[in-house]
Amino acid sequence: MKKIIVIIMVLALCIMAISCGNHMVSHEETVRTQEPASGKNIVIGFSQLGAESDWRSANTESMKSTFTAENGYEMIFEDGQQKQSNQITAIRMFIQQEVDYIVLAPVTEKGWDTVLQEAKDAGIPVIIVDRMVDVSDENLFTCWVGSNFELEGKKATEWLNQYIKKEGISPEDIHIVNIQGTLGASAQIGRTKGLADAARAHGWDLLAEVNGDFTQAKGREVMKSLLTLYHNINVVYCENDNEAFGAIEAIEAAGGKVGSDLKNGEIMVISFDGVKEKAMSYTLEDKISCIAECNPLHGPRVKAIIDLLESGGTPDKFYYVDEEIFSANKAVTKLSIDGTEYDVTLLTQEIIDDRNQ
Ligand code: GYE
Repeated sequence: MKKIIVIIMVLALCIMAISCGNHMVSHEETVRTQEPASGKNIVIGFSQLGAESDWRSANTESMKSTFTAENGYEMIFEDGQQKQSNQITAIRMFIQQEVDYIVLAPVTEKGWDTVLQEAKDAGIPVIIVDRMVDVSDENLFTCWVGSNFELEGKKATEWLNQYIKKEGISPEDIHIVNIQGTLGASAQIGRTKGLADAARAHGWDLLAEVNGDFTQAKGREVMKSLLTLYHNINVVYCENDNEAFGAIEAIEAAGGKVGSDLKNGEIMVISFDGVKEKAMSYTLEDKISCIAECNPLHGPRVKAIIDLLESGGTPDKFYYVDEEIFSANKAVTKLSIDGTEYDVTLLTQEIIDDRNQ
């Protein structure tokens, strides 16, 4: 009996030792990824704003697959979960860790002056990616790379303008709702302005602007209530693809049909991003009438900036990414915006298959 008790105690001790060991391994791993600059690897602290959309996932993936140990980097990744306070905490942590570069994808534009001053005082270059920061002094960051969100809005609305002209629909018969992105984010500000300006210029009936937070769930929820409030909606301007997916679900659940055939009662959905097969397939099926592309693959672009800085160069202050506009509808082939011509890319399955995002 004594022997059995001894064996049981030895076994219990073994189990405790193993689980302690495991715990220590995982603790060490967490600590290791949080360590400051080591060896020759360039250490980057990346404060990502969240994980709200397909665009965001593609963007995170692009950063992670670019800044790998094999490429000579160590990336400390922090997800801000849509809260600016989390992002500020992450930046302060990066400063303490004495990273070589801070990359910030800011959730909203305002409120960054203090923490960016702290990074500047610590001599750490800050690269802003995707959305912009609105700061009193542009020397608080090294440079920015992202999209021209207002131009995206202008493209989408000019497409609509041309489309209804071709169809012979009068502007006052356009009853449009805007499902906006996270309020105060550059992507929201630019796209909302694009629509508000066009609605005013053309005389469209802009019924409502509501926050859909760039998510599918919120897009569905707000569309559901908009449909009960307004019975004449015929165009839904969604400030990203995920909101468009949610809006389409709500329209179909309410017995409506999405599509470009406004004269036969279809509800037109316009979107932004064009990430992944779902949004593009929906466009090919005419569930989404047009998408103003927003390209999320910023990893290599940020890398090019860091390479330039490492070699002693000075990057431009602002880098704008070239982007397309997609539709499966042949009605509109070219857009003219502020004196520049843009081709509308007629979407095909081959184009979808060739895209790498
Ligand atoms: O359009 C949306 C995402 O800031 C450009 O954020 C980005 C936007 C993108 O959630 O899908």
